[in-house]
Amino acid sequence: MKLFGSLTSPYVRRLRIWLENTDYEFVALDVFSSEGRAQLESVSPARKIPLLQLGKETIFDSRIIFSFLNKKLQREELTLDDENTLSLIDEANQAYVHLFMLSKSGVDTHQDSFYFNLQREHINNLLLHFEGMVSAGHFKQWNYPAICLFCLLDWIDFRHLENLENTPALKEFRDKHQDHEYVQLTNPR
Ligand SMILES: N[C@@H](CCC(=O)N[C@@H](CS)C(=O)NCC(=O)O)C(=O)O
Repeated sequence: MKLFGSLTSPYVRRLRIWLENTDYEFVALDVFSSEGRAQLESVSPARKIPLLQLGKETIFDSRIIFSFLNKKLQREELTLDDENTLSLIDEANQAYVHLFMLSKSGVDTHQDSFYFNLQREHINNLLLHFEGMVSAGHFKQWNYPAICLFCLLDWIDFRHLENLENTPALKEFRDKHQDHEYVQLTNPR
């Protein structure tokens, strides 16, 4: 089993942390180098990571990879609420990835315009929703949804996209989990 990814992607890191005791090969690519892109193109038409190769099967998208492996390894049971939470974490993650790419392309993402105002509103609502969930005692178990939330929070902090001081419960949640051995081993800093 081979997992293709990068050392910084939050979508890849969530799977690496979740798979900490599983035997597999991790193929680390620099997706923004020409070499990395060529390697990615040879395995995926979407040129996105993470991607899993298992025998003749190739699986795209972290959510599908997780569902496939979770069924195969019989690791954890997700409720409908957990699935909804994962969708919200992915929404927030995708919005931040777009803002990061735009900012890397020289676009002022703090500008007062329709698209950026909507994105900020969207992101702020989602963060406040997660802040409320953590304050109400959710994410106590270190399972896949908690790992996904951790990877989102740690990545937006790493990329300076958000100041976690503004959401104290989320900051505490992120800080509390930073000492796990595999969290340290996958730290992109
Ligand atoms: N929905 C996808 C999102 C994956 C994604 O956005 N990956 C980014 C890295 S964080 C990527 O491959 N970027 C390379 C590119 O867009 O060229 C998943 O959950 O796997």
